[in-house]
Amino acid sequence: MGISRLGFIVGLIWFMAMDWQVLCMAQSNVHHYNFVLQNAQFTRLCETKTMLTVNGSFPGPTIHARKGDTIFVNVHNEGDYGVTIHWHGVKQPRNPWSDGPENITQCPIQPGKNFTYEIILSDEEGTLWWHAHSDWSRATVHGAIVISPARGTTYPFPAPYAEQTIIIGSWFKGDVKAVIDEAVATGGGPNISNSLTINGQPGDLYPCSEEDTYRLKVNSGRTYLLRVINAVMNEEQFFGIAGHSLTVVGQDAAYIKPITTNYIMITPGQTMDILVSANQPPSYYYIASHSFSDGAGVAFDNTTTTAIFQYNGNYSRPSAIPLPVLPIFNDTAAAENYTSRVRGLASRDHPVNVPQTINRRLYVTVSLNFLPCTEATCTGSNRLAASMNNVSFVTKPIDILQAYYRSINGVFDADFPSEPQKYFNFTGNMTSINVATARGTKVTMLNYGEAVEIVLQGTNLLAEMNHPIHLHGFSFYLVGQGKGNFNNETDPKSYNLIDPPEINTVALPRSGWAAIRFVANNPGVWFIHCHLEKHSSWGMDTVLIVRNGRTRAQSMRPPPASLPSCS
Ligand SMILES: *[C@@H]1O[C@H](CO)[C@@H](O)[C@H](O)[C@H]1NC(C)=O
Ligand SMILES: *[C@@H]1O[C@H](CO)[C@@H](O)[C@H](O)[C@H]1NC(C)=O
Ligand SMILES: *[C@@H]1O[C@H](CO)[C@@H](O)[C@H](O)[C@H]1NC(C)=O
Ligand SMILES: *[C@@H]1O[C@H](CO)[C@@H](O)[C@H](O)[C@H]1NC(C)=O
Ligand SMILES: *[C@@H]1O[C@H](CO)[C@@H](O)[C@H](O)[C@H]1NC(C)=O
Ligand SMILES: *[C@@H]1O[C@H](CO)[C@@H](O)[C@H](O)[C@H]1NC(C)=O
Ligand SMILES: *[C@@H]1O[C@H](CO)[C@@H](O)[C@H](O)[C@H]1NC(C)=O
Ligand SMILES: *[C@@H]1O[C@H](CO)[C@@H](O)[C@H](O)[C@H]1NC(C)=O
Ligand SMILES: *[C@@H]1O[C@H](CO)[C@@H](O)[C@H](O)[C@H]1NC(C)=O
Ligand SMILES: *[C@@H]1O[C@H](CO)[C@@H](O)[C@H](O)[C@H]1NC(C)=O
Ligand SMILES: *[C@@H]1O[C@H](CO)[C@@H](O)[C@H](O)[C@H]1NC(C)=O
Ligand SMILES: *[C@@H]1O[C@H](CO)[C@@H](O)[C@H](O)[C@H]1NC(C)=O
Ligand SMILES: [Cu+2]
Repeated sequence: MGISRLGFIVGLIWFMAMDWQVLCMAQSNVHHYNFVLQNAQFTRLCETKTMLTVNGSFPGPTIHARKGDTIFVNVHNEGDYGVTIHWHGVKQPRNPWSDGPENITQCPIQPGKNFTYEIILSDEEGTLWWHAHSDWSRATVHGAIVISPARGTTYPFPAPYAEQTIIIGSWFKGDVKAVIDEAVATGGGPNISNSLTINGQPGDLYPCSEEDTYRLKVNSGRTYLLRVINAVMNEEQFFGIAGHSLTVVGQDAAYIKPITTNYIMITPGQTMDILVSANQPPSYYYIASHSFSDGAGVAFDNTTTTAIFQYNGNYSRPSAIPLPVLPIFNDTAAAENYTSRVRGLASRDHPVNVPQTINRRLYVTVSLNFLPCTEATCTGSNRLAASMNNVSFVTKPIDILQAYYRSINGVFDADFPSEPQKYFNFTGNMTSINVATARGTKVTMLNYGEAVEIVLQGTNLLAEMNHPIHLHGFSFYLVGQGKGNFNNETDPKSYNLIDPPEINTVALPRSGWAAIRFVANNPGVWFIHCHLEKHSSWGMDTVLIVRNGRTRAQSMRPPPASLPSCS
C-alpha cells in the first residue's frame, strides 16, 4: 500500500516534469550491481589455474530483476587486458551503447578503467545471461540474468516450489586467450575444451571432481523450475535428468507451449526454462550434458558433465547413480526432432506479433572457408575461416556504432550483399565449389520499422554442421526451417505464422535453412553471428544497422559520457 502510494506520487511528479516515457519507467524498478573483473585461482581436473572472473566466482554472479526493470552494472576492470560485457537477449531499446560486443558497439574497458552499463529490460521474461564479448574471455566471464514476472503478474504455469539456474560451461586447462591466439597464429582449429561443466563443476565422471559435483537437493513431490543456460564455447548440447521427464516452458526469455521430453538440445547462447517434478523414488539421479556435434571430422569435446538430482530424506545412496539416456553426439535427427517441436505460447497475455507482410528480405549463406595463411606462424598455406554471404567479417580498431553515429569514414561499408553473390547447390556436392572467401567489414542498413525476413542458408562448404545464429537487439520469430536449399516459392507456404517461437538464437539445421522475422523497431548497431565462438572468431558474423525513425522515441539515445575510448 505505502509503496504503491509513494510510487504514484513519484510518478505524478515525474509526469509533470518529464514526458510519458519517463512515467512508464518510473513504474518499474531500478537495480544496481558492481562487477569487478579480477583474476582468481581455480582447481579443476586435478590442476590449478588463474583465470579472469567477475568477483572471483565461476560462474559469475546472478542478476535478478523483474520484467521491464532497468539494471545498472558498473564493471571495473582489474584484469590484464581490455574486456566488454554483453547482456545476451536483452533488446536494449534505443540503447545500443550498452550492448557490449567488442568494437561493434564499444571499445574495450581497459585495465584500471570502469564503465557503467544501463541494461534496459522491456518484454523479456524468463532467463537470459550476460557474458564477456571480447576475444574468448566469455569462457570464464558469464552469469545468469533471471527476469521474474512483473509485480502483480505470474508465470503462465503453476508456480514452482523453487527455482535454480543451471549453467553449462566449458573448462580449458590452459588459458582461453592463449587457445584462440594460438589458433589464429597457426591458422588451425583451436584446442577443444578439457571438460564441460554444470554450475562450474565438471562432475564425478572426471578425475578429481567427485567432491565438488554440483548437487540439486529436492523434496519429494515438489516441482522445480530449472533455468538452463548453454554458456559452452564451441558445442551445442544434449541435456537430461535420469528417470525424470522435462517440461520445457520457456526459451530465450519468452514462453512456449509446454514440451514434455526426456532430453533437450540447447545451443550456446540459448536459455531454456524447464519444470521438473521430483516424482521418482527418493534417490540420486544424474543430471547430464554432452555435446551435439554433427560436422563430419569436426573436433569437439566428447566428454560428459554431470550434476546430481538428489532427493532429501533418509535412504541409502545407490551404488550406481543412473545416467539419463541422451542421443549420441552426431544424432542430427534427434536434435532437429526436439527443435521442431518448439512453439510460441501465443496466449492473450503472451501474444505472438509476427510480421505477416515483409518489406525487406535478406538471404544469407553461412559457410566455413579457407583464407590464405601468409604469416610465418602458419602451419599450412590456408587458414580456417568462416563467412556470411561469402564475407568473412573483420573487426576494426574502432567500434561501428561510434563510426556510424559520428560519421567516421573508412570503418565499415554499407554493402553487405542481400543475397548470395553466387548461386550453387548450397547443400550438395561441394567438390567443384571454391572454398575461398574474402574479408570485409560489411553491414546492412535497415529503415526504422521495416518488417524484415532473413533466410539463413547453411552450406556444405568444408564441413556442413548445425550453427547457432544469434542476433543482438531483437528477439525474432522462427517462422520456418527445413533441409536442403531454401525454395523461395514453395517453402514460405509452410511457414508458421500462428505460433512461432520468439527467440534470440536459432539452431540453423545442418545442410538446411531457417527463416526468421522481426520488425526493425530498435535503432542501433546490432551484431549477428554464430555463437560457436571459433566460428565467430573466424568471421561468421555481420552487422545490421537500424536507422532512426522520425521521432525521438524512434531514435537512438545519445552516447553515455563515460564510454571507453578507443586507443
Ligand atoms: C563484487 O565485489 C565488489 C567489491 O568487492 C562488491 O562491492 C560487489 O557488491 C560485488 N558484486 C556482486 C554482484 O557480488
Ligand atoms: C570510474 O571511471 C570514472 C571515469 O569514467 C572515474 O571518475 C571513477 O573514479 C571510476 N571509478 C572507479 C571505482 O574506479
Ligand atoms: C593445445 O593443446 C596442445 C596439446 O594438448 C598443448 O600442447 C598446447 O599447449 C595447447 N595450447 C594451449 C594454448 O593451451
Ligand atoms: C573422444 O575423443 C577422443 C579424442 O579427442 C577420442 O580419443 C575418444 O575415443 C573419443 N571418445 C568417444 C567416446 O567418442
Ligand atoms: C534412517 O533410516 C535408518 C534405517 O531405516 C534408521 O536406522 C535411522 O535411524 C534413520 N535416521 C533418521 C535420521 O531418521
Ligand atoms: C555417428 O558417428 C558414428 C561414429 O562415431 C558413425 O558410425 C555413425 O555413422 C554416425 N552417424 C551419423 C548419423 O552420422
Ligand atoms: C520425434 O521423436 C518422437 C519420438 O521418438 C517421434 O514420435 C516423432 O515422430 C519424432 N518427430 C519428428 C518430427 O521426427
Ligand atoms: C543438391 O545436392 C543434393 C545432395 O547431393 C541433391 O540431393 C539435390 O538434388 C541437389 N539439388 C539440386 C537443385 O541440384
Ligand atoms: C561429387 O562430384 C565429384 C566430381 O564432380 C564426383 O567425382 C563425386 O563422385 C561426387 N560425389 C558425390 C557424393 O556425389
Ligand atoms: C567467395 O569469394 C572468393 C574471393 O573473392 C571467391 O574466390 C569465391 O569464388 C567466392 N565464393 C562464392 C561461393 O561466392
Ligand atoms: C527467388 O530466388 C531466385 C533465385 O533462385 C531469384 O531470382 C528470385 O528473385 C527470388 N524471388 C524472390 C521473391 O525473392
Ligand atoms: C578493438 O579496438 C581496440 C582499440 O580500442 C584494439 O586495441 C583492439 O585490438 C580491437 N579489438 C579487435 C577484436 O579488433
Ligand atoms: Cu557456426
